[in-house]
Amino acid sequence: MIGVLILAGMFLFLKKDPQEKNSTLREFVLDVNAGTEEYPTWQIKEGDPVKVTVNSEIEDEVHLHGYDILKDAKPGEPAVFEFTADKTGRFEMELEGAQKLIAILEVYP
Ligand SMILES: [Cu+2]
Repeated sequence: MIGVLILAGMFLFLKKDPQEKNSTLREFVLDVNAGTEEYPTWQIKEGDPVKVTVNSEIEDEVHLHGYDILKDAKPGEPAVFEFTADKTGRFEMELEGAQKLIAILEVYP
């Protein structure tokens, strides 16, 4: 019974906002280690809510260019941040101190 009510509530919630089609949270978890030069490219849609978690072997700052997000990361304490992808384009994310490219975020209109 409770499940039905929750489902009904979710349905009402979804119906309320017909323009928010891309409102599913896009979650990315990244493990950065000093040895590799590889990095992922994440492709999302404009308006997507995004959550990024970066586990780093070294103490540094994670910098998402374009969105100008800076977050500390150290071993055992990942950088975690959330934002809405309200700018389109191709954005680099790096470890600021090490100047190491760790991911590319592509936001499509
Ligand atoms: Cu930077």
